[in-house]
Amino acid sequence: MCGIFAYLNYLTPKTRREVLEYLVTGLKRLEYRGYDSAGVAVDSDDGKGITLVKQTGKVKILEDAIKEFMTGHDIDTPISTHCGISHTRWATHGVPSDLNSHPQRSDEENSFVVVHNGIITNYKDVKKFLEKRGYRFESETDTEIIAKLVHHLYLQHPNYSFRELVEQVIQQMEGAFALAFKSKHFPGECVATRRGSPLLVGIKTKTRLATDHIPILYGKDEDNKEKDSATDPEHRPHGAGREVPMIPRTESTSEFQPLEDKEVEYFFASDASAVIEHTNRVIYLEDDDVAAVKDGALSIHRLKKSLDDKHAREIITLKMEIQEIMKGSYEYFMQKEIFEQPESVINTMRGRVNLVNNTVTLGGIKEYIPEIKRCRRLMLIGCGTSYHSAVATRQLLEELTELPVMVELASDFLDRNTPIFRDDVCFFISQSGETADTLMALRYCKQRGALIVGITNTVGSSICRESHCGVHINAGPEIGVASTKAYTSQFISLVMFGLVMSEDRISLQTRRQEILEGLKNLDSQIKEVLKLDLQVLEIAKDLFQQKSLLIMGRGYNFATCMEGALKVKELTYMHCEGIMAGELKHGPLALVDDMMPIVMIVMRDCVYNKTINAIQQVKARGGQPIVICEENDKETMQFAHKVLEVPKTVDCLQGVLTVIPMQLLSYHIAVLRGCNVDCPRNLAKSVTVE
Ligand code: G6Q
Ligand code: GLU
Repeated sequence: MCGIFAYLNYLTPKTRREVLEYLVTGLKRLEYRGYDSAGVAVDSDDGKGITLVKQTGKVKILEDAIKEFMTGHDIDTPISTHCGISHTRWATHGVPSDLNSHPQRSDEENSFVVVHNGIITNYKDVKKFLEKRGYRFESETDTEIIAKLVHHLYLQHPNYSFRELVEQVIQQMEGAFALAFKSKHFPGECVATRRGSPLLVGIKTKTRLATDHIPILYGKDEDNKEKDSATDPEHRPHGAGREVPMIPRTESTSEFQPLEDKEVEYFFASDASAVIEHTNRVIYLEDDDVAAVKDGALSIHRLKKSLDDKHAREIITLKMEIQEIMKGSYEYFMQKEIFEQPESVINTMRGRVNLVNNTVTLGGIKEYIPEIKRCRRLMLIGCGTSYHSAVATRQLLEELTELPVMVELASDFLDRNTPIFRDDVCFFISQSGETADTLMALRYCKQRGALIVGITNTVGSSICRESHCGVHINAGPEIGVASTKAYTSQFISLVMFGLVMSEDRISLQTRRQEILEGLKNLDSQIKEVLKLDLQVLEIAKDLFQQKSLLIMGRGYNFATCMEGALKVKELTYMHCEGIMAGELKHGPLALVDDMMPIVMIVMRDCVYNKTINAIQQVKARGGQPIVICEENDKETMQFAHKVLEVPKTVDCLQGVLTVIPMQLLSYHIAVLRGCNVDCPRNLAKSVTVE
């Protein structure tokens, strides 16, 4: 999700040195969100242009580059009114590089520059539109089209205000964004907007603010009174074809609501951690709000008034400390990432799953699908949690592709010198994209001519770069060492692959429809499961002093047993084992007595009767299983010592829901045992050694 930080001082003299220090500090406050590169934009020396400094790597590297860049420049002259914008990037389109870093620009004169958090899903269409009109792109990002489109509209409509140009631009955008703009044509102004990514405005004045809210304005700027030819067909200039479908500017006008004080400073940021040291007075923008600062006045606009619209945005007073803000209301990043899963699963599917026409598009592998359909077999290779996402989706992939599917632990795969052939398709699943075992396995398969597909959460990572094609899971940065939201996003990415592969199979359309329906409801069902948190905490209180825990299940939910066991081990240092319920009689049943803590996952799917058989075996030996089952499944509950009910979804997606109680359980046991949740002992977020 990365970070945006913009600072505008109005009649409050600041040197560019001070502004740059504000920008760099603001980015440092946002580093915890995870990123791979950073950049800033400030006024140029003559105050008539814009200077950009952008660097791959940490904010410290950017800071050094700024210092170097500014030697020989006068950065100590106070400037009364100035706008600076800055960004930390988590790449989604284009590898981490100086050129792909933000701010992205409209042209070589830096006429318009923009910083962006999110994903523009229709950027390729807009890019083609702009290329036809002579624009040459320099980066691989989706963001660059935004800077060039606002420039294009400026040339078409020189009488439009900065805010109106941005309003027109976002009407053309699909996907998620938080944006902040700066332009040499509108000095001392800043425009910011959001849809699907967070953005707030901090306000700092010398005296107390005269108001605790800012009205929403629906209308065109006061200083653009003449009829706009672009939207008035009778007055359209000859030959001005309907270029960008301009959204008519509504006629109603409202007064700006300038804040009382003339001297004022504004801070635009992705979250309050970057603002709190300057001011605790903030406005949280809502989707499709366009916030504009012009002549020191902040106004907030919406193009369309909807019935449930509030008529103003409240200026709230923050009471949180920085630490709290970075993790929100959560104690640990891992806890935050568990609770982020309703959003992260949406981001994984964003722009890919079309529930209107029931199609799935994976742009990163689209051209390879015919080759993949002709392959001999699919191999899913990974480590740890990433390997478990392969186990979780293997059965479905066999069903939807009708191909043999092998799942392999990368380390064991390499130990065996597994035979690999040119007509194999090998998937390498890795959150970090840098895991040595997985990377070595990738190179092993690539040398033998197999097609390499990367499933990663980190653009520009080694696995990403060395794959022939791939899917970015778009889970956002995962800070906690124990993987949670990356697992569910990997899971869904592989399900989407299966849906792409079966798109033209008539016999599978009913099944595909069922799965698409399941995907559509997943985020709300995850929210339902997260409501079990307090119940799970009570169970954790019974378990945290135990020596061992067994987790049993089978079929679509066996992966949950393995993943749950891994979570418990790595977070609580307690022994835990995922057991295939069908194997009980072959040995593990000897572990069962009335003292052994046991969790059983029992879903009413194709292996329900066999799983009930297993639970009866456990009960017969005095076992007192904690059962994760479907809501209101009274028949199953009769076998349970304790119950955690989860919503029912389609069988092959049930594992996305059943893993969450296990994530919560491992978290609570770890806290009760005083373990370091975000950085468990002996472990690293990315295991880059074999
Ligand atoms: C699990 C851990 C660990 C991780 C593997 C693979 O919670 O984070 O098991 O899944 O080390 O890491 P990558 O997915 O980054 O390859
Ligand atoms: N999609 C944009 C890019 O890849 C922004 C990513 C981000 O949120 O930082 O540059």
